[in-house]
Amino acid sequence: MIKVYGVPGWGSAISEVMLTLAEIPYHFVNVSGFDSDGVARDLLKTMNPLCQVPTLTLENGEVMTETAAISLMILDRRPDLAPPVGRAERQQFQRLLVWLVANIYPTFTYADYPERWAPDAAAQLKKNCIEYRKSLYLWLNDQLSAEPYAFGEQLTLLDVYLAVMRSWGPGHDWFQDNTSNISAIADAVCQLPSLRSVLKSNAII
Ligand SMILES: N[C@@H](CCC(=O)N[C@@H](CS)C(=O)NCC(=O)O)C(=O)O
Repeated sequence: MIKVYGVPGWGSAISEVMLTLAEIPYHFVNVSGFDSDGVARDLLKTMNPLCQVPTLTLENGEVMTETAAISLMILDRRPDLAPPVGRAERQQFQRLLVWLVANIYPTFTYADYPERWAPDAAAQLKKNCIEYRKSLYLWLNDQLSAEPYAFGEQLTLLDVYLAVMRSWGPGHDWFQDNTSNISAIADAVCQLPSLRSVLKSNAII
């Protein structure tokens, strides 16, 4: 069975919710505290040199990291969780999937541990990353006009990213006040009964 190494509510929540939506069984291994020296960090490092969550081990024992790669792996098994090949929506799905992890996710890498990257200007780095993240979300919000999900009636893995990331900084209230499309999509995902348990265990609802 797939193992998801993670921390409730952190990036591993993206994988957990996607796997649940895809009805792919997995076992969750809590590695809370992995971002400081200790047993959890030592364990994670044997699998993922970046020492990040999510880190997965697959049925064949291979290690899988990176939420976007995990999304693609899930889509190999459940192609119905993305717009179909040949449709314009598919290109936008692919674009936004990569765009999220290439642009928004790194703002957490730097803002969550600013002293790592700028020991003498940590507060400034954190502030700038958070402001930049807000500007990225404003752009993303303008790309999303469909209802109830990002691509209309079809629920896709992109919606899962939005539901989980909406629970992170800059915070639920900021999204509600500034990015109504992202908020509405995240709300729609959070109402799905099949995701209730995994969303709760990750403190997303
Ligand atoms: N590009 C990675 C980013 C994963 C990531 O940054 N995860 C955070 C937790 S939400 C993490 O592990 N941070 C610890 C660190 O970067 O040292 C992905 O998409 O999976």
